[in-house]
Amino acid sequence: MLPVETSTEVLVEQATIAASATPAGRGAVGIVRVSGPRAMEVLHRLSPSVQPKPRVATLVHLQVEGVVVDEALALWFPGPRSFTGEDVVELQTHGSPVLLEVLLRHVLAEPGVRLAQPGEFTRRAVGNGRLDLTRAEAVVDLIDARSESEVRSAAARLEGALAQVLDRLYQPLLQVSAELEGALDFPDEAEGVEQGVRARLESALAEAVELERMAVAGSRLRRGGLVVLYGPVNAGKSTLFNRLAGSSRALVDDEPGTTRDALEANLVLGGMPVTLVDTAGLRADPGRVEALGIAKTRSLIDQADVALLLIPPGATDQSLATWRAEADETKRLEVRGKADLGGTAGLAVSGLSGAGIEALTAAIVERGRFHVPDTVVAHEQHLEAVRVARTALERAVQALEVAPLDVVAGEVGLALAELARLMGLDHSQERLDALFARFCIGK
Ligand SMILES: Nc1nc2c(ncn2[C@@H]2O[C@H](COP(=O)(O)OP(=O)(O)OP(=O)(O)O)[C@@H](O)[C@H]2O)c(=O)[nH]1
Ligand SMILES: [Mg+2]
Repeated sequence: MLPVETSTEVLVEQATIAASATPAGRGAVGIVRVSGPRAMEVLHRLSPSVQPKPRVATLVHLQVEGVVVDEALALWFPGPRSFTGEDVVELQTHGSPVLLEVLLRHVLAEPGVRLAQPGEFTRRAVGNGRLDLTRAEAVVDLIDARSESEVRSAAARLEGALAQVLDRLYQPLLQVSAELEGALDFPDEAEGVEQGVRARLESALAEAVELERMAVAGSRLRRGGLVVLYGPVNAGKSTLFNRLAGSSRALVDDEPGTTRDALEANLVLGGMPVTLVDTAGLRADPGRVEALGIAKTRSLIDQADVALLLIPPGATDQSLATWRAEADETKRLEVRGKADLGGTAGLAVSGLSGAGIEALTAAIVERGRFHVPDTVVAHEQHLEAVRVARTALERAVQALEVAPLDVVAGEVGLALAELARLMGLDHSQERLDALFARFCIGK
């Protein structure tokens, strides 16, 4: 576990907080969560005689104004061995929205108890050193996950995997930094320090480069992939789009120029969330609105991870060359369409019959590298910080040759600060606010 500094004056308040921890609406179970010094009073207000054992479910009859309103389970977690580090009571009731509202209103009538703000339970957990920031982030990511790979990435971070990966770079750098500072303080004994430091700085740099590679893959996982379907008018793009999307979303017609505006569908390919876009077909003399659509197609191809060129039967070499020129070779994937009409070689599909769809999907995953990255570094902000640390280390290695040691030490310090921020050793108000704003009430 990494050390976590807690800034008590900012994070810990004395108010007891309460909220419903289950989503609004009817459900099998509803949960009311209470945290703070008055948690037990709240429980006794609802169930006067109960004496719950710590961390064991106790059957209770919840009362409001002397009338039993539900039979529920009460869980009692005395602090500091609780999620928030404070006394916590959790009530598992039946999942009626009206019941939950009645209970919550009654709970909030207890002096010193107020409604929790979004993310406030987790914020207290962080404030009381029960959870570090990388793990708190992982909690929201887990809740927000859109694909199985995002679930796995978030869960690994919740288990502390991000902290471990970062620590592998952080600890050796901390030592290098200490040595450099020592050499600066006692220049007489600094003979040969460069040699020892160089090897370790270089291996730290290699580690940082690897980390950045993971971060690039990870941030792509969060952003998702972009596949743009393009080609000449009437190639069968919209038909193929509908087939891949699994529904008749796009209009299909034998009139060339049917699609004028881009249309999106969300898929999961290779475990990665991917946006598939159907576009206006390319042709030489488009109408005015169609021309706007074609301009949009081009800008989408620019942003795409995969530009899927659908080639109609009987295309000439000359027109083929024109269509190919629309997309960079590294992202272009060519597929022959209307395969049911026969006479096609290579990668071929029929949007109409569905033939060849599986091979096409596999080829898209391959071209876009939509493989589930094995990474715990999944945020845009992770990527940024890792990049800053990597460039600082590059400059540090260069500076060893040409600059005085204090320049090297400065760059190493910069890399360390960036990693510390990422590891959640930095509890700046800004970062906390940004994080907890993503939570919902009751978390
Ligand atoms: N035989 C056959 N016909 C197809 C296939 N896919 C599409 N078509 C037909 O080709 C015509 C054009 O299909 P669309 O899917 O609208 O083609 P598009 O590329 O989206 O055309 P635009 O939007 O005008 O650029 C329609 O009459 C479709 O029924 C296919 O796989 N096999
Ligand atoms: Mg179309």
